[in-house]
Amino acid sequence: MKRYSAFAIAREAARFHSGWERAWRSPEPKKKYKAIVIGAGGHGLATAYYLGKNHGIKDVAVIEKGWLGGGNTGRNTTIIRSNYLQDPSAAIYEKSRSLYETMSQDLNYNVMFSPRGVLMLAQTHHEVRGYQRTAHANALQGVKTEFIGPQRVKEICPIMNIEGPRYPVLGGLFQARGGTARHDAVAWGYARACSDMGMDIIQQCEVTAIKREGGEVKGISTTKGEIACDKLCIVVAGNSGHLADLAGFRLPLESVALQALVSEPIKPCMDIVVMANTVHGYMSQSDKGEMVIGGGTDGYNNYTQRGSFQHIEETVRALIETFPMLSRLKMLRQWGGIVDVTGDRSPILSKTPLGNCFINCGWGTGGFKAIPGSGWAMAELVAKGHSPLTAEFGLDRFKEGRFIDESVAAGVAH
Ligand code: FAD
Ligand code: PYC
Repeated sequence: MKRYSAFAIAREAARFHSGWERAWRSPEPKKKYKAIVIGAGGHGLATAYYLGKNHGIKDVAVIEKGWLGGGNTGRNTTIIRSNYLQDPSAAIYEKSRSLYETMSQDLNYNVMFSPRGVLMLAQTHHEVRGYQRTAHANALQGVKTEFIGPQRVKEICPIMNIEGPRYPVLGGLFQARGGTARHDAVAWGYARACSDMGMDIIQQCEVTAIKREGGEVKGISTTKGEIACDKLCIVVAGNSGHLADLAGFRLPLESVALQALVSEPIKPCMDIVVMANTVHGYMSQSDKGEMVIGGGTDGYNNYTQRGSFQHIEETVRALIETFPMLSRLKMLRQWGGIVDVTGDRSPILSKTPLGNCFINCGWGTGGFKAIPGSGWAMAELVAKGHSPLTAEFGLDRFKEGRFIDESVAAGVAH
C-alpha cells in the first residue's frame, strides 16, 4: 500500500490524480481462515486490525452483509468521550479515547479526530450531584474531567441560553479532550490497514448460518458460499440477537432504533459538543457547518434503520429551549440506526457458550467512541483467551448479577 502524505498529494495533483490505488481489495472468500469476524463496522474492523497488528494473526476475513461502515458506524453523531462512572467502563473508554488521539498517524489515514471538548449539561440538582460524583470518580480513574459552573458553561458555549424556561443550566461535566472524529473515515482507515495486512474484507456477503460440531464453531454459511474458520467473532451491533440465534445461544439485549438529523450549514457558531440529557438532545457542528443533532431511542423494538417521526419533533423542541437560535434553522436530513441495548447499558465482550466463538455487542447508543479500545481488547480476548479490558464485560455477569450500571453515563434516553 502506498503511504498517504503531503508528497503523495502533490505527486497526484501533478498527474491529475490518476495514480491513487484502491484503498482496499475486494477479493472472493477463501475456503478457510484462521479467524473470521462477522460485521465490517468499526468494531469488527478494529478487531481484525489489532488481531494482525498486536497478535500477528493476519489470516483473517471480515464478512459484511452490506457495505463496510454502512451500519451504525456510518450513522452516528460521532461523540467521543470517556467520562463514565464505573471503573471497567472508564478503563476501556479511556483506552479508546487515547487511541483516537493517534489513530490518524497509526492508520496513515486522516480520521479528523477533533478533541474540541464534550460538555454534559446539568439542568437539575440531581444531575449536578450525579456529575460531581462522576468527576470525582474520573479523577480517581485518571480520566481528566471537571465539573464547571453555569458562567463557565456560557463562556465556552456562548450560543446557549443558560436561563432556560423549564431547566436553567446549573453547570456541566466537561471533558476537554473529548470530541468527534469523522465516522466513515474510521471504518475506511481500519479497512485499508486490514487489507494492506493481507486480510480479506468481503462485502455484500450475508452470514446465513453458523456451522457447529461437538460444541465448537467450524465455519459459516454465507450468500457467497461456505467458509471454514478456527475462530469466529460476531460483531454485528443491532443484529446481534439474530446471529446469536444462528450460533445457538441467546443474548440479554434489545434492538431499537436511534436517530439523528442535521440542519442546513451555517457559519461556525459552536466549537464544542453539548449533550443536554434532561431536555434530551445532543448537538455539535460539523466541519461543513451543519448542526448535528441526536435524540433518544424509540420506545419499541425494531430493525427498520429509520426511527420514528415524533422523536425528531421532540428532540428539536427540547434543544430549542437551550439553543433558541436553532428555531430559525431548516433541518436537511434525518436517518436512523439499530442499536443493541443491554439492561445495564454496558457492552458485552465475551466468550460464548459455543467453543471458539466470541461476541462483541451491546454498545447500544454509545459505541462509536469505543471502536479502537474495543477492537484492541477484543483482539486480545480472541488471540489469548483473556484480556484485562474485557474481564468485567463477559456474558456471565448477567447470570451472576454483576451489572456495570452505566444508564446515566450512556447520556441517551432508552
Ligand atoms: P455497525 O457499525 O452497525 O456494524 C455491524 C455490521 O454488521 C453492519 O455493517 C451490518 O451490516 C453487519 N451485519 C449484520 N448482520 C450481518 C450478517 N448476518 N452477515 C454479515 N454482516 C452482518 N456512539 C458514540 O459513541 N457516540 C455517538 O455520538 C453516537 N451516536 C449515535 C447516533 C445514532 C443515530 C446511532 C444509530 C448510534 C450512535 N452511536 C454513538 C452508537 C454507535 O454508532 C454504535 O455503538 C457503533 O457504531 C457500533 O459499531 P459496530 O461496529 O458494533 O456496529
Ligand atoms: O454515547 O456519547 C454518547 C452518545 C452521544 C450521542 C449518542 N451517543
